[in-house]
Amino acid sequence: MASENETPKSGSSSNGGETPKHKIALIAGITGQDGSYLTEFLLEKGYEVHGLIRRSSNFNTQRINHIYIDPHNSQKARMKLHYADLTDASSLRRWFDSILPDEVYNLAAQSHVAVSFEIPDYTADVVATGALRLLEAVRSHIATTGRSHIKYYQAGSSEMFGSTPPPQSETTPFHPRSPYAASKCAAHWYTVNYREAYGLFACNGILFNHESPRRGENFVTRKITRAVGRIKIGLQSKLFLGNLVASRDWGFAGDYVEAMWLMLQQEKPDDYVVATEESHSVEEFLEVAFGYVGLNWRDHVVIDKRYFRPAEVDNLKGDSSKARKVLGWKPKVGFEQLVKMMVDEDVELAKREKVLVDAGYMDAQQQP
Ligand code: NDP
Ligand code: GDR
Repeated sequence: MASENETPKSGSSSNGGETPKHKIALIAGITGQDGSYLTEFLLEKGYEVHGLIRRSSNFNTQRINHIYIDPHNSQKARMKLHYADLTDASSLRRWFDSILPDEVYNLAAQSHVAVSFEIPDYTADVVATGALRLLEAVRSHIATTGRSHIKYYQAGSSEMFGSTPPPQSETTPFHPRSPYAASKCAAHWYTVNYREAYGLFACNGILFNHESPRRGENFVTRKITRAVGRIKIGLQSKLFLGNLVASRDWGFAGDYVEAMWLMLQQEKPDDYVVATEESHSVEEFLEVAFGYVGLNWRDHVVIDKRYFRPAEVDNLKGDSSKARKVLGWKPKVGFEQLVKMMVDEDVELAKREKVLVDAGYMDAQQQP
């Protein structure tokens, strides 16, 4: 898919100050798991969606290809893509001034906790300072144009709670355990500060882990379900993992993007924890995923020290009562349903890979 880099011509920005026909959303991180679900959600609600994508030597739009319409078909294209990067402040401000968004969702991040120990400096630049650059773009855009109704969403994380024991709510102290988590704490406080200092409508969503068949393949849930699919179909035999006793509050990403949107529909900006309020260990995830297709995980899983982290977050379990009360939000997909949904999709994916392997187009050993 090619990406568009020209100035958009539709929406409230271009109709000479008339009442906008539809809201305009700007999503940083549109190519990620959450970006793809949020885009679908907002298009369904009638929004025009603009996404910032970063330059990559390979196309990085696989998760949104199914909703992409060539911008030359401008009557139908309601999702538009623009090159930008959270490490490049000039690109952010430029797109604000031409897109004129009503809502801004900052989902962009180097989002892998273990990788953040390998590239801490870059992680801080994107996750912490990147959020600050985006907030500053909103603030300076409002100062110049007077468009003070803009609303900003910051993708905060349960990782910020780190070693503080569960249940974790909006009032639980942060104790981050990785460069990623510390950077998310900085982004959280930048967001609070811009709200207090400049009166920005800025919200922090403190979201607990959320997964889906679109989850990146090196996060533990998807790594497991990809392996289950490939083992079931005969393309793989072993799965190398790290710490199996860590517990997470795992929900479905499709449910969580609704909470992001709901935060921006309130009268006042605020911060909300979003969670299922159930916690399961990695081992429990293995039990359900392998058991669902009649396999025993103990026959396949090998512990590899490489996947242990310098500091671990042992136990996360959210208290999302505020979001449930104020936003009227609650998760629709439970733990077992989520695992089975991911396994079902990954068994189908493995079947397609098997066709390629049998035809000689793919190496059977080539693991994700
Ligand atoms: P993903 O890793 O799937 O997506 C991250 C997105 O950020 C991708 O679109 C990626 O682009 C983009 N990105 C990375 N670096 C930059 C950069 N320098 N400039 C611009 N864009 C960049 O994450 P998720 O969708 O899972 O998560 C969305 C957000 O929510 C993230 O901020 C994450 O930290 C946070 N979060 C996620 C949770 C979860 O369980 N999923 C829980 C709590 C918070 P590309 O496709 O090119 O890599
Ligand atoms: P997390 O997710 O660190 O919670 O961050 P991840 O799936 O990476 O790890 C969850 C737990 O599983 C353990 N684990 C392994 N993890 C990975 N990735 N690979 C392995 O082989 C493995 N073996 C065991 C980990 O040690 C950990 O305890 C996710 C990201 O989406 C963040 O961006 C987000 O902010 C948080 O969730 C909430």
